[in-house]
Amino acid sequence: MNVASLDISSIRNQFPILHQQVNGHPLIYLDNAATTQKPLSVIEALDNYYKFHNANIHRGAHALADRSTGFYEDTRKAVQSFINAKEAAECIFTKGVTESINLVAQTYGKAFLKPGDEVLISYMEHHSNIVPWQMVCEETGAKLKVIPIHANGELDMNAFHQLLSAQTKIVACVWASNALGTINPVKEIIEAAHQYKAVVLLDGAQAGSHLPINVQTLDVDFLTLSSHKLYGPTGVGVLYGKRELLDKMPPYQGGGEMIKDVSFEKTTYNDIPFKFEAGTPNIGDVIAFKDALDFVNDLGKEAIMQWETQLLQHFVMGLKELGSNRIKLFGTAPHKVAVQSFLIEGKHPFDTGLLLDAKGIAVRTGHHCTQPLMKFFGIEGTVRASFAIYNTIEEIDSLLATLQKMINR
Ligand code: 7TS
Repeated sequence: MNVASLDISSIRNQFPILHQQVNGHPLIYLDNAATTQKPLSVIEALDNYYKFHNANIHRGAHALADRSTGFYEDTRKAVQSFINAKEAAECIFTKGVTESINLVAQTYGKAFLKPGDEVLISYMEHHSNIVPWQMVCEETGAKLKVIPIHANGELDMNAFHQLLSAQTKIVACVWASNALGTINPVKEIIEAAHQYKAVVLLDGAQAGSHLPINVQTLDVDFLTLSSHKLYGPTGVGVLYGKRELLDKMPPYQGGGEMIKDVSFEKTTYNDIPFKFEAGTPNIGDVIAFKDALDFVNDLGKEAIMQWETQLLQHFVMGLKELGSNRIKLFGTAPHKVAVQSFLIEGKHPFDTGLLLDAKGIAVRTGHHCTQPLMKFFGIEGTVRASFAIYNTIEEIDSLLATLQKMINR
């Protein structure tokens, strides 16, 4: 599907939450980088699961258990195809990107990092791709190094190449920045890191709903996704890892499901993906996640990206017309997902957020869990508008008109 054939109003009709008044105004939801809204198909899948299918999976000898297990594994196959993994078993379900990154840090990191080794992250990481690495570096004696960025929010790739060395064991980098929108040159990062035999983890939290993903052509070692940023339920994430890495990693948590055999003397672990899925997982939400993937696939990433880019360009042009002395933009890289951070001269971002909320406009304000990035810009936080497939030019015009009034006041 291309952008011309998208019918945004019929897409909006699939999202019941959008059709409400907030503070006396029609809701304008522009906080999609925090979490997207969910289409009816996802809401109904969740509802149907609990009405008709609910049972624990991979263990029951009865019809409901079989059915639930089948649906759960169908989502795994859908994830495999969504990211073009070689095997479904390389796709592990977690709670979200945060848990996926912690899993890699605490298993791969703890098992294979030694004193003197280096973990390379970037200045624009979300805290969830900083703190887990700090923790494992403290535990193992490895060193955390940081790729700097340029003022427009692009990675300093010269610096990246210089930071790489035989000591670099892990490069953990965000694919698309949640605060700036920058799309990083991940293919170049992966190829360069592999020359030094470092493994690469991509934080795909923001890339998931916008960019086509092919883990095999990228040759990425680990990729993380969150369902709730991809039109799916909260509490579900994905960790993709290459089999040869996942096989040699120790388990993350011990418990049911992740074992082959347990005795008090010795436990043998299950094969992937089950080795990393201890306990009863978030079955219903995983099952409904498939409907979110179907929703994105039916529209097509290309059409989604084209529409969101039009929205972003319209917004940025409008902001520029409001005057660069009044509005400062953060994140002006040429390749971006539909996220724009900005500040109104002399106004605290939180106050801007409150005034917009009074008009029914939902944006995020604050540091966006990227405090080191905010420190780089010498600010506490920004106002961030982030767009999804159901947003419209009219909504952006309302936001711009409200900002105009705030500036004139
Ligand atoms: N990485 C990036 C790039 C993110 O944007 C987020 C969440 C995470 C990791 C963590 O994902 P989670 O699903 O485990 O929470 N980002 C945001 C945001 O921008 N506003 O709220 C959450």
